[in-house]
Amino acid sequence: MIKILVLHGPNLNLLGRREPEIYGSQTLGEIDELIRAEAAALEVVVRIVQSNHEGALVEAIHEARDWADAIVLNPAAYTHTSVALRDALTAVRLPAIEVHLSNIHAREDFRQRSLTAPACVGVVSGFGAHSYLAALRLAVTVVKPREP
Ligand code: CA2
Repeated sequence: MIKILVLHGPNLNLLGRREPEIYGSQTLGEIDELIRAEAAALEVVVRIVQSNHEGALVEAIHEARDWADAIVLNPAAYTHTSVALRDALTAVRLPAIEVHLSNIHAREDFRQRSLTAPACVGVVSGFGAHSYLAALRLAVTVVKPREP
């Protein structure tokens, strides 16, 4: 079975409580339920980790090297700042897909640059929780390529 690490970055644990106009009204727990349901439908194993700490996210990426086939991650604010996360993604050589709930290209200038995206296969941005679900499906496609 394909195994996928789903990583949520800082402040995503606050989802549903503030800024629903930008990030929607679903809580992270509700999004995780949708991710688990999609994983079950795709018959893949997911391990979901959220951390507000850059080092913990780096370590989760390192550990994925030993068990995961792919990574789906929303680095949240670290998207725009973290050389450490980018280097970790490059180092583990697992296919990674970056996810954003909001369309970062339609927002402030500082959000339009991702330091982590160049270490990923691609980015899904702007579809709310569906960004994660699409990224899961894409991760399966990347790990197990099939005819379109
Ligand atoms: O759109 C996304 O998924 C983001 O990664 C979300 C980050 C933001 O820094 C990125 O630029 C885009 C923010 C994560 C959660 O922030 C919250 C702020 C207030 C209330 C709830 C969540």
